[in-house]
Parts: sequence; C-alpha cells; structure tokens
Amino acid sequence: MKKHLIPLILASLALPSLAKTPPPAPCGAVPTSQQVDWLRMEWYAFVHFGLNTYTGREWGYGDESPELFNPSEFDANAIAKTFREAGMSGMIYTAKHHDGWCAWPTTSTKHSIKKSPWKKGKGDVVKEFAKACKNNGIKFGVYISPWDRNCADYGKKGYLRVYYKQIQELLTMYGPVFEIWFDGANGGDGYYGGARERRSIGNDASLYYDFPKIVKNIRKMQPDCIIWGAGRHGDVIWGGSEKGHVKYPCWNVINKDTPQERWISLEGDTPINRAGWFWHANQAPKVKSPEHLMQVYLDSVGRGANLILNLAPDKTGRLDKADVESLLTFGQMRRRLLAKDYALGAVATASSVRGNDATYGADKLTDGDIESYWCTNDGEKTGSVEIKLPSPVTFDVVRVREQIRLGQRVTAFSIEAYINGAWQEIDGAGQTIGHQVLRKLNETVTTDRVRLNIKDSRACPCISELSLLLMPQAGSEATQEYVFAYNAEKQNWHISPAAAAAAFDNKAETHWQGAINEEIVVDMKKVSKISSFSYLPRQDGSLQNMTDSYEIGTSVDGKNWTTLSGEFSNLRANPIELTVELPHPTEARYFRFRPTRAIEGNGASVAEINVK
Ligand code: FUL
Repeated sequence: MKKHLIPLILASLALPSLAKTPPPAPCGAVPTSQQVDWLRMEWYAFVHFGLNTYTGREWGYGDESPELFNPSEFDANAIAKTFREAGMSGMIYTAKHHDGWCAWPTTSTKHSIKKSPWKKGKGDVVKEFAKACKNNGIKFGVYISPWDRNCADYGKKGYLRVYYKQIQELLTMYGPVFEIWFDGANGGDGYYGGARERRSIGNDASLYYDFPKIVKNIRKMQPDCIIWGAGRHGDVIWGGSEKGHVKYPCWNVINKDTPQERWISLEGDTPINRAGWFWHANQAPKVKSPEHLMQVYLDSVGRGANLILNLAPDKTGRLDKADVESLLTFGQMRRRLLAKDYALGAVATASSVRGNDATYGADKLTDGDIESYWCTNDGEKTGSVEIKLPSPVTFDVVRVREQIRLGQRVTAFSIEAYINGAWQEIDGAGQTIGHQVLRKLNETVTTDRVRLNIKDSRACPCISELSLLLMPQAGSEATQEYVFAYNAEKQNWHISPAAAAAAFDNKAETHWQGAINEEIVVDMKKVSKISSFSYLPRQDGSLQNMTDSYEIGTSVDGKNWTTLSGEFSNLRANPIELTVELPHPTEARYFRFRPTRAIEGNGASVAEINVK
C-alpha cells in the first residue's frame, strides 16, 4: 500500500496512545506524512547554475553554446557545507532551466554537459551536488523546467518522450530526491532546434505535459519525493510572488470546504540577490540584508509555508561572497531566534479540555513535543489557554502550531498578555495557523502570563505548541527595496519625449508611461564608451503596459544607429532590474530605447534606465 494514499491512517498516528477519549476526526484534507516532514524542513537553498551564469541572462533562448559552461573552481561540497552551516535543510538544483541545457550526462538530448569543456565532457553537476548534500547531511532536490527553448520538438508530442526520460534519469540515477520542481513558465519565443519562433502549449499546461501521468510515475520512482507545481497535481504550490512572501491567511488546502478539498502546502521562493536567479556581474551591492531575509522568513515560514532561498554560483562555480555573508548572518539570527522558547515547561490551563482527558491537556502546548496537542470537545470551536511562568520573561515573537495531521482548522485567534494588572491584547490579527505561525509583535512584551484565544475554527481546535521567542537585535537596517546596478549621470541629458524624464530620475517608484514602439531618444551631450544598459520595470505591482521586449540603439551623431533587440525575461513573476550587455563597448553620444512588447495591455512603461 502506498503511504501517500492513506491519509486517514496517517491521521490516526496522531492518536495519543493512552487516550480514554478518542481524538477528533480529521477536519477537511490532511497532509501525507511526506508533506508533514517537508513542512518541518522549513527552509532550504535554490541553486541556479548553468549556461545563463555565463551569458548574464535570466532566461536563455536555447541557442547558447554548451561550450560556455566551464567553471574553474566548482566545489559542490563547499556549497553544500555553506548551506548546512546556515542551518538550511536541503538544496534544489536547476538541473535543466528553460534554455534546455542539461547539467547531467543525459541520453535524452545532445544539448548537455557532455558537450561542455568542463571535465572534458565527463562532468555531472547533478551527481556532485547529490553527493555533496549527502555528505553534509542535507537533502537534495531537482528543478527541471518543463519549458525547453532548445528542443526542436517542444510543443509537439515528441518532446514529451524527451522530458519524461529526463525526469526518469534524475529520479533514478542520483539517490533520494526530496523535492522536484516543475516551473510554471511555459511557451513563448525560443530557438527550438533552429526554428526560432514562438510556441504555445495552450492555457492548460497539464494537458500538454500530462502532469497526472508524471505525478503517478514519480510516486512509483520516489514515493517520498515532494512534487512542486505540476499544475496543482502535486504536493506543493508557488507562494505567489518571487519576493518569497506567501499571503496570509495561508491555507494549506485547495478547494477548501468542498468535497474535493486537498492538502497542498505553499513554498515562498526568492533569490538572496536582487540581481536575479542566476549570477550577474557586480551583483554584490544588490544582496538582501540579513534583516530583509528575516522578514521574508517571517512572511513565509512564519505563515505556515516553506521558504526556498536562491544562491547563484558565479562563473568560477563559487558562491558570491556577499551572498554567503548575508546568508550566514541571517542563519545565525534564525538560530538565535529559535534557540530559546521562554514558554517551555510553563504551567498551562485551558477553558476546556476534550473529555477532561489529560491526553489533550493544556500543558501539551508547552511540553516541547510537536506531536502532542491540546484539544476541546467536538463542536467547541472556540477556547483559550493561559500559560503561567515562574517569573516574567521578555519576548516579541509568538509561535503557535496546530496538529496538522488532523487538518488545518483555526481561522481566527488572538494573543493576550497580563501587563500591569490587566489583560492586554498583544496580537489581535491572527487568522490561520497550520504547521506554524511566527507572530512578530510590534514591541517586546515582559510578562509571566500569556493567553491564546482561539476565536474561530473549522472544527474543535488542536493546538500542539505555544512558544515565546525573542528576536535577536538587528545588526543593520533592513535594506531599501531598490538599489540600482549603477547610476549614470543623467542631469544634463536631453530626453525626448520630455515625459520620459520619469525613466531617468533615479527614482524606482516613478515611471514613464508611453506606447509600444514609441521611442525614447536621449542625447547624453558628450561621446563616451557604453558597455551596458539597465532597465527597471514599473515597481507599483501592476503588470499593465510593463515593457518586456526592446530595441536599443546607440549612435555617435544621432543619424547612424547600431541596434540590438531582445527580451526582458521573467518579469511577470520577478519584476527586477535587468541589464543588457552590448556585444562590445561602443562609442555613443545618443541612445534610443524602443519598447516592442508589453506583458499586459497595449502600452509601454519604464521606471528607470541607466547606461554604463
Ligand atoms: C521562474 C523561472 O522562470 C525563473 O527563471 C526561476 O527559475 C524561478 C525560480 O522560477 O518561474
């Protein structure tokens, strides 16, 4: 019998062995034991490393030469060790990104590492990472892009054989894979074996790839592997933004409150560096600060989801120093946050205990055991627990956990503290709990009495832990959201049309709004050598008229132009500043920028353009 097919039996694992009163029936969908184990992993690394590392692109077109991949210092063990030191529980490697190049010696395509000079074509990055993870005691997972801009058969039936083969190789050649990632980006322009055209697979990617079949096969090959995406046929879905945050309230179920309700958890994903998922030249100033990472952690793991944080090796194969520094500092902050639970062992009393049975007593909240839980009688959807400490403690984060093996139940809760002789609400906005919530308070609280109020629940609440934690002091301020890759001296430039000045004002929050194909022409007033452009898309959260394809021209005299065109990749999910390297440094006094396509709508927009 397959483990993931018997959630009811799993739920019964939560049945306390000596209980006189039976536990409550599961409420709605319950997670498989694999999903529970996965949620306990909390956070792990993403590693984007492939041909894009060498081209500076976020999405390869599919025509890049495999010859580009030749890291001189790649050391998978050093990378896995860094992740372990940071406290991460695993890593997922982009074995194949949208450009179709395979980082293992696959038999499915010629577009692979076999054609790369690294280790004379005998290298295997997947193998090295899998081994390094094992040696360092962290789990290994793979990302394998369904979209393949290299394969001539992409969009046709033939590609599916290639793709299924690739999945099979990754899941049978490298030992246990804890998570397999099926990116949602699909179809569009590409090389496609030389056709250089736009291909679409229709609105429902599941129909083309046949995700139900893929999921079935994965269960056979690796029953414990968590499946990300796969058109919601898997175990986990995207958190909804590439900033790493998941929305709150955070339900780990889809089709909630219907007979089709199914447990699917969320994963927040984000790169540690604002430059993008792959490594980019001079990205150090764009690293997110440890304090910023802590906020992302609170907004993902602290909402009952997991966090996957990307670190991109550079052209040599090493992690970027600034990225590692921030990662390790955040890792220490997280360790210190979780190191001491001030509520542990506290005396606890509840408004009501299921069947007056000590098995479900209030003290289960403070016993440090994630499986035991306090629970009320069937039909009692509200209730409270007060904890009393021997002496006052100071905290500013409250962690609450539900016994999710019995389903996700709570919909509203609040926390109170007894301060100066009266109960005061210190958090009145709690909604869902799930595996865990980390509720950061506005200020520190010192008290010896805390109360958790369950204000509403889908069924009698089953709470396994209430912890009081203290956030370590931040070393520096959270970094500002936008740091430009570089700043050109723009004050003397003549910009036409004049309204386009908003794209040259050094302000990320303003943008020029124009039409597709409407040209912005800039006279920089003197001739200089230009080697790259950077483009920041509108930052107000709207995709309307967001330019994602361009033509750029440079000129010495304003009459004769050299032009270059291309796409700005992945802006729908991650609207960050992207740079365009010119083929070689070029003398120019004038440049022009022509938006040629928008993600949505018929207009164009630009928040900022810089040249270097
Ligand atoms: C996205 C991709 O298109 C990005 O390139 C990146 O791999 C990210 C994790 O997922 O959808």
